[in-house]
Amino acid sequence: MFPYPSGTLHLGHLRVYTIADVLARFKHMQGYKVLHPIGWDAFGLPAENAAIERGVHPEKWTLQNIEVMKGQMKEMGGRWDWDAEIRTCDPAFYKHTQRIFLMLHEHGLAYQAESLVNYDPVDKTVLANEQVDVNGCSWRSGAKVEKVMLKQWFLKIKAFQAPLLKDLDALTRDGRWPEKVLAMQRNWIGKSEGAQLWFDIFSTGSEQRFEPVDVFTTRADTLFGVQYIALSLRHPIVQQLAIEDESLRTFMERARDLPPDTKEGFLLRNIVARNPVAHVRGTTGPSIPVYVAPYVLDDYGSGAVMGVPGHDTRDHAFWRKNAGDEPIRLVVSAKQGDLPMPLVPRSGADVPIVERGFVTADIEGFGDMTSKQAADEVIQAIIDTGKPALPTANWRLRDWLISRQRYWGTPIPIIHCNSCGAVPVPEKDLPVELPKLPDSFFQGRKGNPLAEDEIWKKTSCPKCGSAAERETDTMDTFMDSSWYFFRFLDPKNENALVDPSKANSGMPVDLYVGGVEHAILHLLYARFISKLLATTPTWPKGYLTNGEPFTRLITQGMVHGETFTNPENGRFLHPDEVDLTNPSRPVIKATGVTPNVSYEKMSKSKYNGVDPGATIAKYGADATRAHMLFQAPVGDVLEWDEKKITGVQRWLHRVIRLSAASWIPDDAVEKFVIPAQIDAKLLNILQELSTSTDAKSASRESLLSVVKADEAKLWTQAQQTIASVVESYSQTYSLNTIVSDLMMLTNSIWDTPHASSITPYLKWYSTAHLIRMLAPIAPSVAEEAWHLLTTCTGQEPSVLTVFATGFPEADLAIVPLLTSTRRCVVQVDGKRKFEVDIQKIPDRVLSQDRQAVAKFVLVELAQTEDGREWLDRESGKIWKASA
Ligand code: ANZ
Ligand code: ZN
Repeated sequence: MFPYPSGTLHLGHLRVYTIADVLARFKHMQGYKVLHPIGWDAFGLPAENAAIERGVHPEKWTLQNIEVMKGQMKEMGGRWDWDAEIRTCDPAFYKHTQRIFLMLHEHGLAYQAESLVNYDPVDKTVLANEQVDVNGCSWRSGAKVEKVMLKQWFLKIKAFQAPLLKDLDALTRDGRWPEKVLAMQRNWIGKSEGAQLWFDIFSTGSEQRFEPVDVFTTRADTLFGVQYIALSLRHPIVQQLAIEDESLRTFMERARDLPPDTKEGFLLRNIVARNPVAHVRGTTGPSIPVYVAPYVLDDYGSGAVMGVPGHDTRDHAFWRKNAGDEPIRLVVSAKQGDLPMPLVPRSGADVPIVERGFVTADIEGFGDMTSKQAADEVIQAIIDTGKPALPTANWRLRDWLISRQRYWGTPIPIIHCNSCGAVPVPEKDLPVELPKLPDSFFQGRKGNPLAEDEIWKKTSCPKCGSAAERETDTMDTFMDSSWYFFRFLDPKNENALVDPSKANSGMPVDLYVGGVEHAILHLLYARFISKLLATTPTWPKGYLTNGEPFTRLITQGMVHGETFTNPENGRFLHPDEVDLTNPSRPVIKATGVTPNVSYEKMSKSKYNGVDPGATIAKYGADATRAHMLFQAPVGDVLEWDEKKITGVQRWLHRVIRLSAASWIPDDAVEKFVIPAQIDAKLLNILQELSTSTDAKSASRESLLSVVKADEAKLWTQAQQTIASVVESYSQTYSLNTIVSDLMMLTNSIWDTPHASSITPYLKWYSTAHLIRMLAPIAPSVAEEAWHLLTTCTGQEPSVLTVFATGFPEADLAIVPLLTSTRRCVVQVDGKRKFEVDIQKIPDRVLSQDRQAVAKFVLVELAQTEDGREWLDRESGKIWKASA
């Protein structure tokens, strides 16, 4: 996910781009053609706010920030395809954003509608629902958001809701996308299966007539338990009655300020409703009271609810508050044949039964049916009486409001003409560029600069030629990021957003890495636009499976900073206020008291931010990268503890020293092939054994007689490390365990004693493997080490860069021949817990996947080690084998 150019790189950026860089370098070493692009999500409010505060053009501010951040990224030691760099604020880019808008417009998927929107009175802009927090405040300015009616542009994402939901299924396979993200997407789209039912409405006092009220319910089986109808504040009946009912108007006024979950209600005395099941019974049925209730949402279903206090928690609370102590009927029970007692207040059991079950036996014609069956049959029964009822699904997803009343965004390419209406800007006139305004124009300005630029606004209608005005709204920046990844494949193309043949070969994105904060909106919008492009007739089909843009997704966790608080008053302390001479016992300088230490989301007010540039300057990019990966699995929160970097730094130094160690034999030649000088006996045996598929025990013995135990152990570990590291790089993305695997291999090489004349060769090869495996994580250290290792004999190496050596491949066939037991690391949730030695694992198991091996190991442990205990050093917990 490309960054927003806020001005400085933070540790979150460092983390996400390290992960992506490491994986890109790994794939590159494996011989893949890798595109690892970067660009800038360059439109947006912070630039405009900076412009208003400081009187500097948003573009100037943005471009400066990009330069600074680019410099910082280069210091990270990352390698990006800078040739494909893009900026969304570049007219050459946003020309295509505008074309996508027009494509939507042409297909009736972009429309203008008068709607009640969230308006931020501080930023003076409309906000999407998701930019308003639970307290009704703006995500950015924190101002209390107001509801106002405005004409806005919307994109009809709802037209794609079914495939947006269904195609998530394919992304669950082999953990392609994190389950958590899939669940958030599903929940956001929010499909509820249920029914639409109609309740007739009668006036009690007047001659007034009303349309039947339709309700959406997921529980048609509870229809027999309906005790009231509740209407939202904006329901047409409420609006109609409010004209003449002053007390209703007062209630509606007051309701605006109530919290969304309020159970306040207003009884409409002049009307009653009738349950449609009455027709099934051939009766008129009892009259049901009708309330106005703010807890009913205006924009969900039909803005009306059939109230079932016996089976819904909200309805129950509402009923008790407004109808008082009346007993509440139960019509569904957990057990078939049950006849539960009605709910009475303050009885201790005045709780609704919200689970589905069986319709109670006393309900004629439906008693004892399952909830599911009763729901289906009651709908059919109503239809049979000639009244309407409809099985239907309701979706939580709303169309996407893209209008923003701001300058720094992609202009919406529409011209408003008095006679022709909203006319698309013709293709030849694209892009509609933002006007060039002087810096001073922005200083202290409120409102939408575009709307105030009379010159820019005035134009003529492309259809009839008469005087017309440009649309002055710009697009939500999520629109820019909904398609940018296509552009990397063809960043300079002026005629199309991407050449279809390039899109065909390059899409979908194989691996997408970014923060979980984008789990809902960005990904949903990117999926929407990708589906649009994949279904547009002018676009070649078939290059995107289901129109899904991202095959695999990694969401990296947040980086939390070390936070000091004064235990006496809870105040956050600046690190300068704390004496850190003894890192394990910090002391507040002023008082001598020990501060509370915690890890929290980095923020200015907590003084716990860390500048990645300073860390890199102090410890080097490679140590910073390796530390970052080592401290936590990629998806977890990372508690940034700088003190621990030194351990990683020492390890990297050790790798360098290994590469220039004195034991390196003079004839360990530069070429990355098995040197002819290596002990011929070993070479023969190694080769013979690793190529023969069913190794005979005789050769096994001969190998074991040549290779000393320590040598066998080292070589075994080297091979197993390669296998484990390859799997971590390519499947599990368990980058933290790569670092620990490599640390252990380093130590083993270092510690292996000189047992025979072949030891130096085995150490040389193990070191070569180690360096190649390390290269994606610590590229500079690896290059240096490679150089040392391959030139130690004074010859020019044949392979100048470690990145051209390919990635090591494990020779697992040789492992069982070298050892009679196998060391297994047991991890729980990606964290190393303990190690066990398992008697030889059969080759047929080894040739299967990791799960099969793990299963074998578990069964082995349970049977042969029953009762044995292992200590988990980190948590102090004991793990016990048990059959
Ligand atoms: C009667 C009923 C009985 C309901 C029961 C639930 C349980 P989801 O699953 O989120 O789609 N509902 C319908 N429209 C509403 C609105 N505009 N504002 C607030 N609530 C509304 O929720 C569907 C349920 O939410 C519907 O099913 C309806 O209450 C309520 F034992 O109908 B139910
Ligand atoms: Zn016109």
